Amino acid sequence: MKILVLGADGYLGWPTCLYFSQRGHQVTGVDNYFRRYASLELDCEALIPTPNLVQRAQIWEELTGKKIHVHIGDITNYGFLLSICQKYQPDTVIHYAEQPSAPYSMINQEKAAFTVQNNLLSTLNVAYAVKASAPECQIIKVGTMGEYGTPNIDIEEGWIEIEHKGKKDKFLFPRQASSLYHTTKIQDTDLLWFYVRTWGIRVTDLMQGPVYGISTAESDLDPRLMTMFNYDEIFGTVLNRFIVQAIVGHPLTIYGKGNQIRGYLNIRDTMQCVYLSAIQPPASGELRVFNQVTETFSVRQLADKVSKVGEKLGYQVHLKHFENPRVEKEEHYYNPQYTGLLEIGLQPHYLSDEVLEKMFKIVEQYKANIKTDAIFRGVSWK
Ligand code: USQ
Repeated sequence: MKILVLGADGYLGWPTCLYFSQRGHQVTGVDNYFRRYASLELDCEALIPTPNLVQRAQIWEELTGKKIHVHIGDITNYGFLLSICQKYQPDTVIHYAEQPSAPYSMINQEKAAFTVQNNLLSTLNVAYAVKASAPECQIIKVGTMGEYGTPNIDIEEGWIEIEHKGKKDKFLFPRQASSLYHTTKIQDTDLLWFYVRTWGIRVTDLMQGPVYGISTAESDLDPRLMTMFNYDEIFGTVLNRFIVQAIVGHPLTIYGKGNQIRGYLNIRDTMQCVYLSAIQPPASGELRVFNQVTETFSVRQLADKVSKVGEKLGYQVHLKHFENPRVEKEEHYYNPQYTGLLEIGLQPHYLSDEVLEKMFKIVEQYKANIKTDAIFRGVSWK
């Protein structure tokens, strides 16, 4: 397959390029280095120094003989994206090129406006570029479980049938997010759903929970192939943050009561999910939705797991309840359905002590790079 990865330099984008390339597919990666620039601006660079995208692709080629084509540019520039799609005629476009951080979107008006503009315009451009250059191409959009929020009913896999006044119809499952970032993800789903109905394009929406993990089978080949691993308040996800905090002796930053439950998955499973979706595309005119999680935990349960493994490894791990900077429910019902990806072949890597221990061992090697002041700055939703 010809695969176009948008957002190829990011936490998930780069491992995705390697995963497909390793399996013999022709991969093109595009990125505008947003994450690098934003981390620099906010003084919260990734833990592990990563060569830039061009250099990473060169290293991969030297090691494996496999070529990943790289283009540096911004896909909110439609002409740029269209020329790439026309040149490579992809079978699958994997769209990660969004501002991915809830806290970033809540910093101020400028960051909010950037998030709206980037996330909606990039998605609109992907729909147009695919229609114009490769209408049979599947768009895989990485959505988020946060679009559903935490409703007091079971969360279905994308769709819900509603009976009203004696008649029935099927709708997207109701969405109500609790950050501006997550709200833009609802809106980009709506954009793609509109073009699926109107133009008959084919789209998979992967409703992903927070991802944890550092290494993948491909990055195990050479540390220069490691992904961009953020542990700071803006770009780090909770479990990755807790490991770094345990190692550096910072109290684990449990927001509020810590009873917020989310669906989580290992970065290795993100690769599987995207791959399985790519090789088994939906029909033209179909929006297929998968809830991309493998198990659910509360924040408190994650903190307890990290604490247990950290102490076994000789760390003194402290847990602390911070006043929650976010506006979110701290006690809620949570029962998402997530069988679709298992049905198409996902074999989950669950969160075991061994998985955590391996993360500790990798992070330990980069302990000197940890900036403790990036761990908690308290970006407030209010
Ligand atoms: N949390 C803490 N302490 C921390 C950081 C987070 O208690 O130090 C809590 C948050 O309040 C939240 C939960 O942990 O209740 C998850 O937070 P997170 O920062 O790991 O994840 P989130 O902001 O929701 O966003 C991340 C990714 C985003 C993706 C989303 C999936 O950054 O790109 O879309 O996970 S989901 O959460 O399912 O919407």
